[in-house]
Amino acid sequence: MALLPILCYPDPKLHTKAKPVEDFGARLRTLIDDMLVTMYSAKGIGLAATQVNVHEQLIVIDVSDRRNNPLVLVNPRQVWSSDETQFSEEGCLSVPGIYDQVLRHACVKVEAQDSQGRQRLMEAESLLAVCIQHEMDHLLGKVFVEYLSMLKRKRIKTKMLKAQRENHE
Ligand code: K1U
Ligand code: ZN
Repeated sequence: MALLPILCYPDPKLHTKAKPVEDFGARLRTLIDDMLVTMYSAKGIGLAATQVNVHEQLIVIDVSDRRNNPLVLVNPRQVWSSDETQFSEEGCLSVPGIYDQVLRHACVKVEAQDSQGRQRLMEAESLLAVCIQHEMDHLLGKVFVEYLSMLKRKRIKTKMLKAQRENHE
């Protein structure tokens, strides 16, 4: 199993739209294992393949307290969302150190395949619903800071670029 490098905002590759997964073979299993190890190691509750520069529709999530309940969503499709919305605090492993409030649907229903290609329908609420919407945005090439004001986004971009320059010195 390998730790994968995570793309950092404002890397333009984060805006790539992911393609459907078609092959459920050994390469996909290895990628899922590597993404789970990377997510746990970075102390995240989710990770989209886009963030590790693989532009395929694959998400891993674990919102459990014990970090022992991984969820793998392949080719996820949101089939229903509640009218009720709520603000909650989000962070992103691709935008380290930045947290802000984002408005999301309170509940969602998602159809997705599992790691072996079996079709599943799931309903999510609370943190899981927020995390699914955040990760599905990644697959569309959208980063959560795009929900924030232009001014906040500009400040975040400047801060990230400065940190990246300093890390390379
Ligand atoms: O996609 C990612 O970069 C992972 C991201 C997922 C996420 C966190 C919070 C709300 C929505 C989606 C993270 O895991 S950031 C780190 C984290 O564990 C966290 C940050 C803020 C609130 C709760 C958890
Ligand atoms: Zn993210």
